[in-house]
Amino acid sequence: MTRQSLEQLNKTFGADPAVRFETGNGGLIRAVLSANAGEAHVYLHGAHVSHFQPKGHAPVLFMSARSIFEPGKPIRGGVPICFPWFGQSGNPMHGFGRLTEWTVESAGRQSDGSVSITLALSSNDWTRSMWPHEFVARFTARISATLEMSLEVTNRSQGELSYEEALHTYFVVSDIRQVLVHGLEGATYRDKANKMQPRQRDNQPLRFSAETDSVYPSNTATCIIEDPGLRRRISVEKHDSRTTVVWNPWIDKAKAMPDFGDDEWPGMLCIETANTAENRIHLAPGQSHTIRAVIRTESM
Ligand code: TA6
Repeated sequence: MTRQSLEQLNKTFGADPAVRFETGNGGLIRAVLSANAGEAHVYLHGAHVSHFQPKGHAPVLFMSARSIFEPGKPIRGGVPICFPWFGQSGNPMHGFGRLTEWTVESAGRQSDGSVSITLALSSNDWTRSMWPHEFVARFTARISATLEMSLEVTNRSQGELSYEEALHTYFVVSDIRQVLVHGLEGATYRDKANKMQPRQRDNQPLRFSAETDSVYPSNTATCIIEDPGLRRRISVEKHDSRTTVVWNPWIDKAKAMPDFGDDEWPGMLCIETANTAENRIHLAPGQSHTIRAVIRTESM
């Protein structure tokens, strides 16, 4: 795969100032998408949305001050793309999609004023060394006052393609101990922080008082983060995603992560749009599947 240079990218896609490529953290190339109603940054590394901010609002995505920005390493924050597996279903953790550079296929302003970018990752010798299948993955981020993300995977193999996926979105919150999450009332989940114990939520909004790592299978609900400290609600609407994961590392896990500040856990919350385990995707040869997340904010 030939790497795309900064000059080439700005020449090919930079006619409209709505899209500009620049050198970001760690010398990695990122796209700066500027719509009238909001802005975003997307690294070619991992096709990783690292920043999204609707005009007049605080940034929506959390980024650790300790994040590493290096080829082969995951970025700690924004929206890591977990593909073709989730967690320890394979090695490396959360798959290889977030560890390699994706190719920019298109970028520009749309007729509705939004600005979008599409990046692709095709199977190659490196991916085959971990996962012996032929595929093309395409990630599109569309920015307006809303952040819309979609991941389309096409089976280019002769046989069935079975994979897991997650848009592992890190949100900024004022203080996790003050935040409520609506939408998961009464839902069943597996408590990954306690040996995957099967549990069921009560009929109250979710509050946080300890490490939380919960996998909600066969759940298509829109989640709403209610943040009194930032006086805003963030809604996480999803399409063709049947798994939701909710994660805050809390004190001990925060200390155990070298690319995450010990004092950062109160200011973040992951609500992940996924298809994992029993919700994994199965594609016949030539078939495609697209998972989508739509992130909106509103003032309280
Ligand atoms: O989605 C939650 C989770 O699976 C947690 O168990 C934790 O491992 C988190 O992902 C982050 O994983 P990472 O490999 O990015 O450190």
